[in-house]
Amino acid sequence: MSRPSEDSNLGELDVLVVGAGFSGVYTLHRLRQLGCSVKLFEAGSSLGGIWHWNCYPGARVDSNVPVYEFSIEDLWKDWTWTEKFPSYTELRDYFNYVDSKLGLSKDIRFNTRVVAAHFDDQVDRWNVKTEDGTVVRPRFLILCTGFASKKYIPPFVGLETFQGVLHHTAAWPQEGVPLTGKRVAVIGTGASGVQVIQEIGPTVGHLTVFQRTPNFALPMMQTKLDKELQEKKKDLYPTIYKRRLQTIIGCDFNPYPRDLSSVSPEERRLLFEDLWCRGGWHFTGSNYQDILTNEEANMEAYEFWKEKARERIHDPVMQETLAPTIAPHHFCTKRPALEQTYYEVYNQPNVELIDLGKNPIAEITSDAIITGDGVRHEVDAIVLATGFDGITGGITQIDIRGVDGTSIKDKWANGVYTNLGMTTANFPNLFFVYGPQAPTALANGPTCIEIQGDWLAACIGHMLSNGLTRIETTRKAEEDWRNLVLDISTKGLLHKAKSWWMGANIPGKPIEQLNFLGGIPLYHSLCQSDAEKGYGTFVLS
Ligand code: N01
Repeated sequence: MSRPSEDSNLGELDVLVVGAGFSGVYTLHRLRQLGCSVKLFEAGSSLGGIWHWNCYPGARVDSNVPVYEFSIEDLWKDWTWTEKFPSYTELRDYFNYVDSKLGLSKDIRFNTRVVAAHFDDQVDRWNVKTEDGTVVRPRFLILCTGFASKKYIPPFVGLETFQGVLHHTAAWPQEGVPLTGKRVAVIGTGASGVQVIQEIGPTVGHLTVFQRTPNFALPMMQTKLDKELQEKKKDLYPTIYKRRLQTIIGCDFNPYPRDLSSVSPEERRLLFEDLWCRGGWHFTGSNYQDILTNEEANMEAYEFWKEKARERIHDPVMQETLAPTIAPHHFCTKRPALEQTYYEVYNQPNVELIDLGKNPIAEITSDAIITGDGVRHEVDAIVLATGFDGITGGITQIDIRGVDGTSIKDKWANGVYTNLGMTTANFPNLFFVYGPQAPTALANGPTCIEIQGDWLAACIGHMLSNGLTRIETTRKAEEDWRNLVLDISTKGLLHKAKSWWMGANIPGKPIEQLNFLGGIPLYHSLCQSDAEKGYGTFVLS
């Protein structure tokens, strides 16, 4: 790679971290504690990662606090939230607070997008190049690019001819977009689409929702949080953060330890109602242990969900489109949204629902979306809530080349290979956090990130203190890890759905489980035991 403007201030760093969301912030903090030279490059203009880019109307987190925050006492002891599921604005405030406490910004270069990283086999360093031509040469490179940093825009015919306002949810203008009174289309009903729809539905002039697959949205049960009460509860926080590590999805609850078929219909209903009222992820995460493995149990959960959803929708055609008689996929095998008023929006006279399953988008013109039946849906604005090249896209969109010059994109073209969901062979000294084959999208973010950040800090500390310059996973270890990830996945129902968790939303992407589904405790212990055995599945030199 050419080296047009090597940054002399950055020199030959020990570590370069890429991305300043939860994973980058935690990793930077832990590495600074080691006393090594570490910098972070962030493409955006502020901290927050997903919460910087995703500032669309209604954006908020689907995990509750204090589970969804760092477990660092210096941080939680002086911070309180106003809502159980905070909005992106409050999450941005939190990131600014974290920065004010930890002083991270001085080691972060904002507005700096990494575009390439080539490994120099002679000196065991990465040559990392940014969009503005800067080159730095860290010993270790840690990608904290998140699972949703490469947006997906489907190739709709004529999209480029549209003359109105057009934005993807993950590239929403920071200054906001005035939509009040306008005719707005939302394409996509994933977690982002559901949030936009329920937020703008009451204020736009006309809303047309283009739905391909219904979202089995669950009640968020949002709650305002009282400062005093939170302060009183803080004695419990250390326990909550330890508990996170004992639960399958890294929250503060586990599946109910009974199979659905082992209890009476009355008892089933009782637990379903209880979990429904608790809201959040309880209806999936605290439900009967076989809900996501047994087809009959799964079907019964769907029937309950359908009844609850339909109660809130007036129009029978909309009922069938939003909560169909026959589920198009197993319940919760695609990521459900958490909603507050989603279904009520469809009872408004200004809201129209197009079932793309029956009537797909044929073309987009300068002022309308035309469906297969020839109807022109005239709109002033289109919101593309069409998702991401998830989990791997943030990594493969960078031109990363390993020892033999092969790119990571080519290496993973027919399937992902990693060891511990953090490293891949032929790419020494490269790590990724919150990436493929880790608990990632099926776990609470901060829980997964802290496990990986701690493991990385220990690993790099070990390398530096022993004068080692190179660490690379063995091929055998990544084959074993891949087999483990795929094996665990086939034991449940998740692999049967065409979801972004499986890479199935991107044309041409291999369809395979991209997440480690063995749960946080197993993942944690496998990472720890590898480290305790002197990084037994790696070659160190
Ligand atoms: O993306 P998605 P998202 N024509 O891929 C549809 C996290 N997140 O941005 O299901 C028409 O889920 C597609 O339809 P289908 C969270 O983990 C978190 O909503 O493929 N439609 C689907 O409805 C989440 O799961 C939070 O048939 C097309 C939608 O677009 C993840 O990010 C908030 C289409 C895409 O849904 C991604 O969510 C937001 C086409 N050609 C996001 N192509 C919080 O924590 C795709 N679609 C709050």
